[in-house]
Amino acid sequence: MKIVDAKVIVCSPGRNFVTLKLVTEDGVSGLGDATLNGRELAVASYLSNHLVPLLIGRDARRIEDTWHYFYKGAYWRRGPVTMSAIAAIDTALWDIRAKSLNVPLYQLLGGASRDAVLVYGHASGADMEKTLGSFGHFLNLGYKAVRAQSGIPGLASAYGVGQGEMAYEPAEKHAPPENLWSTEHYLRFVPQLFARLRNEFGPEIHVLHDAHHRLTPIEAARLGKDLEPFRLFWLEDPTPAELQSALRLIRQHTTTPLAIGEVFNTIFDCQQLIEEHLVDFIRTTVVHAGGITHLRKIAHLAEIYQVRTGSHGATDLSPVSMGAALHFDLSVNNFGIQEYMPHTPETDRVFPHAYSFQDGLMHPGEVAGMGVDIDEQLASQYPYVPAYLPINRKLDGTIHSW
Ligand code: KDG
Ligand code: MG
Repeated sequence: MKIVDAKVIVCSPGRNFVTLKLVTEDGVSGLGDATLNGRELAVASYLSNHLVPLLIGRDARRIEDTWHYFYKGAYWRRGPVTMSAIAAIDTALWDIRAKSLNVPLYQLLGGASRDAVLVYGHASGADMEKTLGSFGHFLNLGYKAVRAQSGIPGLASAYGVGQGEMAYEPAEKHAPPENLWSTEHYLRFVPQLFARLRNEFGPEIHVLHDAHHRLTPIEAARLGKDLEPFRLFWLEDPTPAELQSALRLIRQHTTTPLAIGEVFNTIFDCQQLIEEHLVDFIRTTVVHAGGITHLRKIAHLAEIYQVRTGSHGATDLSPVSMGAALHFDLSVNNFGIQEYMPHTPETDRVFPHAYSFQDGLMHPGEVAGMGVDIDEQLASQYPYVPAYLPINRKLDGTIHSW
């Protein structure tokens, strides 16, 4: 089953996506997402110039071998560009294999471990009242878990606050937007927000929050402690991911569950946090952590330490990633939760898919393969537009983590 064609498709139906399409000599095709928000063309070039020429003629059934061929064969290992490119190949090969065997992908991953996948939505608003309103909207839509982000009094803009009712898209066309940040304002406000949420919506709904790498270890410890009465499902990315020892300090002070990993690329990024019990959820995702093959290894390592998965699922991961993630989520025993932000209607039209949402749960569907396609003709009508993620500055102008 030789690979005879490999195409890198860059399109921008509302935001930029990079998609790899592989075709075998039998005419079976498979898709992989290779989108790296704000650095899309680096992965597209890595694929087109370096990996695609080596793919032609390879046996599409040798998924594990191909993963190691590109990982070890590069000599320069790891990093988001390399790992997103390998992920796209790996995902496309799994898609092809499942299609050729005429089964939905999750059946090749050990079958379903659950009936459907718990997802969390994103409530946000420019202030407390609007965030409460948005939270209520998600409950009306049937969500059983909702992340809450809010504009902060005294700050003109804040991380995670969407422009529309359901949509949050941080990348801006042509130049990076600049946001203002004050940890003092933030730490004062967030516990008040969660007190109100619990007050108005009760103890049962799962609530989550993303601190987006913005705190020092002791600030994060204090936030975790302040949030304990509100029983969060998780507090995400409390400190910058590079400083893993920070998690030891946070852990000593709080029982608020911690989730980290959306910017991780390999099992080696996760190892210390998992083995030292420093996180409760590992948030690596199909596209940025080496595809389904590698994500399963991370999940299996995590399983030993009772760490659960919680794949990143923002809209800068294409529907191809979403489909792949849902097959993975359905199959692994230690699944925790899946992030879900619906894509824009134009993105959904470019990537027709079998996955669906009902009553706060998602299912990847029962069609053979991953269940996500690309309409190449339509994709070509949305050419790439340069876009950048924001820059964050403290009130005195100092650059801070975004
Ligand atoms: O590209 C960056 C976004 O995916 C990220 O900011 C979203 O933190 C995020 C999340 O939890 O979805
Ligand atoms: Mg996040």
